[in-house]
Amino acid sequence: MAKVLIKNGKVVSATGVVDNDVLIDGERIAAVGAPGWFAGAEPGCDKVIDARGKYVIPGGVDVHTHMELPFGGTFASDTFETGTRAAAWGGVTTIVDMAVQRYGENVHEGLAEWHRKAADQCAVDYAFHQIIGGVDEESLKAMKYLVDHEGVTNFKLFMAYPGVFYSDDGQILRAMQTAAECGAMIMMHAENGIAIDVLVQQALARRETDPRYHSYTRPSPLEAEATHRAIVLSHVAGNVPLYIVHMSAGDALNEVAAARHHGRNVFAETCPQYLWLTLEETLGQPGFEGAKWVCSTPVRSRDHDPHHIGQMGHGHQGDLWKGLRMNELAVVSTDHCPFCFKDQKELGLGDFSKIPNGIGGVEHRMELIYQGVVAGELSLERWVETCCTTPARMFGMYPQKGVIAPGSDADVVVWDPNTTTKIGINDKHHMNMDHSAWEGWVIDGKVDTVLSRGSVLIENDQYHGRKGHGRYIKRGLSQYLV
Ligand code: DUC
Ligand code: ZN
Ligand code: ZN
Repeated sequence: MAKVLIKNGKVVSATGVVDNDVLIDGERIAAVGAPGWFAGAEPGCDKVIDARGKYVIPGGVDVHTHMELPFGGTFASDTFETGTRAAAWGGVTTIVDMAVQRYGENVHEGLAEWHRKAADQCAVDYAFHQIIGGVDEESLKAMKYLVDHEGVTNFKLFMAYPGVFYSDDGQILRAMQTAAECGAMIMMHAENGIAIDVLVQQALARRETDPRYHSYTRPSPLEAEATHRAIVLSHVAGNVPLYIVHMSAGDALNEVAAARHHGRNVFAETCPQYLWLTLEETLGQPGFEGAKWVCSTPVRSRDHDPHHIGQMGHGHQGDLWKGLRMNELAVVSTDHCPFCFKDQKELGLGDFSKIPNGIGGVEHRMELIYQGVVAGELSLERWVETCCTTPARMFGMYPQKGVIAPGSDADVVVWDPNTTTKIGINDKHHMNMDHSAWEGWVIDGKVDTVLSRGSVLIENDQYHGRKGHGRYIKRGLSQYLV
């Protein structure tokens, strides 16, 4: 087994930045010591990485991806092979993907299908959440089995997409009660899908068909209302831990903040698109171009919606960055759900409601949130905490993942803050898409070297990984509860 020494770097953890050397033995971190501490071991090392002037951070953990998701009459364009290779290029060494069960389907078969898709394909380690799109006796029973035997310890429900993934309040309550019984956590897509569908039909009847109407028909109060309702239902269901996914709006965030103020196990994630992109600059572009940024929850307006009550004087993005600092938002994920423009996004030409929902981003989360550090929105420690450590703790993978500590998997990223990264289809872009939602963005800093369980995946702008290196992680229960 190879021995690797990473020396002279600044090791960043959720709790501080320390000059330390890191010794790796095989797949695990063997020791972390003061600079020079491993000088005696250096000649016996197979590889020495000099990280002088660079940060050494735990491999990124992206807990919300959709490889090959069937959606809107097509499939998300990244396979587990292409998507996890792109993840590696982005300093992400663990993904948690969403296995799918829809109404009328069997949960075990849904999970088995996801195992088939991912087995021997992944460049980095992977785990699964389970989408429950059809709550009934059979799926409730299956939830218990997955927690006890499959290492799938949380379930994603949808308050949106009637007729596809949607659960009504009664179904949600029952699934939450079951999760509470087995210690599992519920992830919630919180948007009032019934009301949204009415607004969509009304917009189409007025011939409002451009991509920007995707956002106008999903106003933020309908995200806030659903968030509130999910919080109430989780309380009634026995205080089941609740995690709101892809939060995009200040008014929804207020609901989470209030619940947390009351000591509840209510958590939320946001994604880079909500922190950086605005409706005006993306979806709102003339013609069909905006389709590239159609995702749900939607990218929001620069300012709060005009009718929003209780606004705090700055836009949704300001609220979200503040929420990230205050731990009202505990995690940044990507909701990576890529679709090509040609033939996929184009399915919605002339009808925005037929544009497959999703943005590809698994490659760029570490870069885009580091840009938040450069912009003064959050600290280096918080970058690591929200992108690596808390995701691992939230979803039962700590300390195997999310931390540089003796015994942890040797998932390590060397980050170079002295250079830049240009994102774009002809620049840095490894996802299986024909466009980038981040075309032309220049990021301060760069993924320099990436190791997954001691193996080098990225070095000197070269990919050294291989499909099949990534292993399935059976997860435990959340380690983040109050
Ligand atoms: N939102 C998306 O943008 N894509 C897939 C599913 C979802 O909830
Ligand atoms: Zn969702
Ligand atoms: Zn999603």
